[in-house]
Parts: sequence; C-alpha cells; structure tokens
Amino acid sequence: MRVVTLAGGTGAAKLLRGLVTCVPQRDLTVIGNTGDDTEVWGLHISPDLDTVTYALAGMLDVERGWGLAGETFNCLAAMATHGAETWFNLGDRDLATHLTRTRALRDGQPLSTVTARLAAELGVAVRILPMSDDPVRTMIRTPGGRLTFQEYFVREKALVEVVGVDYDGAPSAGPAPGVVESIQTADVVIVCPSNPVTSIGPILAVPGIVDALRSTTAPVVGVSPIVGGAAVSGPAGALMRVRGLAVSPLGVAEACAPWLRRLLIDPRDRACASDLARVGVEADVADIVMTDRAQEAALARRVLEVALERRGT
Ligand code: FO1
Repeated sequence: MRVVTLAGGTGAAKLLRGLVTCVPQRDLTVIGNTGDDTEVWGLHISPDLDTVTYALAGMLDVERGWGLAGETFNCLAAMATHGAETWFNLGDRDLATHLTRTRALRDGQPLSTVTARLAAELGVAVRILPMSDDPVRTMIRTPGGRLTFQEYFVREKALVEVVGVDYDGAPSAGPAPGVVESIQTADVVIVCPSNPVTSIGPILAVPGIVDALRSTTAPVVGVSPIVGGAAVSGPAGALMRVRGLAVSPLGVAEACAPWLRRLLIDPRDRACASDLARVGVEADVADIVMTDRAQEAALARRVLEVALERRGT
C-alpha cells in the first residue's frame, strides 16, 4: 500500500513515527514543507525536512520537537563570541546536516537529491521529498514589515501582530521530482496535523500539487491540527485568522477544499461534523492528540482504517 503524506514539522513527525509501525518504510512517501527553509551563517537549513528525517531515524529531540536528541551547542556559543546572531539554535551535530546539504547545493545538486542522501545516511528508508527544488519562502507580513518564518516564529516568538502571509517564489516553483507522480499513484494520501497556513499552505502553493490532489483516485484524509479552538502546538490560530479561516476543523477543511474527503477530529470538536459535511468533508471523531508512541501508532492505524473504509476494502 503506497501511502503519501503532506507534512510540516513536529505534528507530522509524530504521525509519521506512527505510520512506520503500520506500513513498511519503503511504501511511505513524505512531501515536506520547505517554506520554513532559511539561511544561517551561510548554511541552508530545512527545518521541516530535518525534523521528519530525525524523527524517522529515531534521533529527534522529542521534548523540543526539533533538532537532535542529546545535542550540544558549543559552536553556537563560540559564534556568539564572534558576534554572530545566535537566536536560531543550531546544535553541533545538527550542523553536520546543514554543512552536508549546503555543500551539495553549492555543487549544483537539487535539494531533493541531498534530502534523499541525508535520509539514507541516517538509515531512513521512507522516501522524503521536498515539495519543490525551487526556493519557496513563507513570509509573514507584520505592521513593521515582512519577516521570514523563522524570524517570526523563533526570533519574535510568534508574538508580533500578523497582517498577512506570502509564499514568495511559489508561482514560479515546480514540484520536486516524484511529488506529483507519488500523489497520482498513491493508495492513500494523508494530510498530517500540521499548520494549514505555514506548513501545508506552502506545499499547496506550488503549482501542480493541488491538481494532483484533485485528480488522484486515492482517498485523501487529514488529521486536524486544531483541537478545541486552538492549535495543538505553534501559532496556527493567529495565522489561520489572518487568512480568513476559522480556528477550527472547519478552517482546516476550508484550507484543503475541495479535495479533502475526510478529516479526523478530536471528540471536543464533535459539533463541527455538520459544518464539515456542508463543505463536503466527512468527520471522523478520534483521539488525535499524540502524547506518546502508543498514541502515535494508534492514530496512524485509525487514519489508515478511515482511508480504506472509504474505498470499501
Ligand atoms: N525552533 C525554535 O523554537 N527555536 C530554535 O532555536 C530552533 C532552531 C532550529 C534549528 C534547526 C531546525 O531544524 C529547527 C529549529 N527549530 C527551532 C524548529 C523550527 O523553527 C520549527 O520547528 C519549524 O520551522 C516549524 O515547523
């Protein structure tokens, strides 16, 4: 069974860890957000691709939800001595990933090639694809000017007012090799519980991806990142509001209209089911908050069951 996922960072990483307990790694494809990518000290950082790769390699710092477990930050401290900006915390071993990626990109390799190489070198057999090899950058519009996503999220701690969100570069970007084909030939497509505006939004902004989602014969099933009127983690609420989306499973469904068929929602959001039906999305009430490995695996099983029920298998 070929399972394709659209994925951001932390929330996606949890569901993906669950999915690899249900399907062989080689049957799973991740289409990862690169709108959060940034440059630090001349290095190309792909936070969401790395979060997913580290999670599947069993190396993620689970408490932080990013970076490597047991990490040290000696280089960061040394860079501070030399007057460098250090608000974006790059760990010592994490730097090896960014150095490898940056060198490969400078040698002319596409991001998809180095992403596959990094995953293989860390023992991950899941196919991890960036949404695009072309630069797409999520920019946060604030009253004081535009910020990159990492400036907004990490440096400003998501505390500044947001008046808009742009996906710079998206209109002229193309899907990375394998992205469209994997959606078209999938047996199941899963939209991970990731921020609809800054994780899933940039993926959908790459021309060709929504067309593939509309035309695939695979059931497309999502897991709501919004529970009880708030994001499970991160600033999704404020960003959804600014895009005119309700901070509820309905807003999540609207961000994915009209190709999303089913959405798993928390029991607290049961009352949203009729609104979802009105926009053509069937709601499935399930325990969608993942706080341990058993819940990750149980939710992954449930998502696959829901997807397969639809096909009558
Ligand atoms: N998130 C933080 O909140 N603070 C950090 O200093 C930070 C550093 C960092 C370094 C490498 C990396 O791959 C991710 C990092 N993140 C950090 C996470 C990242 O900002 C977000 O998780 C994603 O961009 C949102 O999905």
